[in-house]
Amino acid sequence: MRMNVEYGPDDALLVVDMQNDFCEGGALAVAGGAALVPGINAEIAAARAAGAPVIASRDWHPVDHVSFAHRGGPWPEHCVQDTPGAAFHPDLALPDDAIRVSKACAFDADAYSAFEATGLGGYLRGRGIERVIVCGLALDVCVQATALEARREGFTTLLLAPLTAAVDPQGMAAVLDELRDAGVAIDGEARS
Ligand code: VGL
Ligand code: ZN
Repeated sequence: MRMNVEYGPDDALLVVDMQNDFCEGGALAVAGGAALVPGINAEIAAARAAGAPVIASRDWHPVDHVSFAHRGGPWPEHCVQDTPGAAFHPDLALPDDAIRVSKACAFDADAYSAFEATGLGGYLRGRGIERVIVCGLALDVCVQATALEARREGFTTLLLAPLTAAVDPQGMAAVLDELRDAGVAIDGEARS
């Protein structure tokens, strides 16, 4: 399966948080997460063939992170640095030259966007990237925040909706509306 995207060297494919903890069996599993892997692998191959950089973000929390329930945060413990849950899904075909971006590494702050406190926006601008194509997990948390910030950073932004899944599938339509209103182009229909 391939989305209908023509990649070029001004594009970057940004794969958000395709980690074990967000897939089935993980600590913060998103239904349908693992099923995205083959489609995302096809996009990675297509981007690479066109000379578009592939970026993979990962949620990368220290132990006792402020977002964890035992610290009063909203989430179960997940994506603790160097644990199996924080690893990329084993079937994700990330090339060696894919650019890894770790986020939310501070004890006392959460960060949903791959652009937040990572320097990614400036890095991509420095490489002449104009369009960012976003997929991954979770649509209503880190994918949403990442796509919105890509727009705010001035990139043309395209969300591959069928290559995302939401923590709360009920809220999916509202998320897509908000993204559209912010100027994010949406490719395909979101899975339900
Ligand atoms: C995420 C919840 C907590 C995500 C990260 O990557 O979507 N969700 N931390
Ligand atoms: Zn997190």
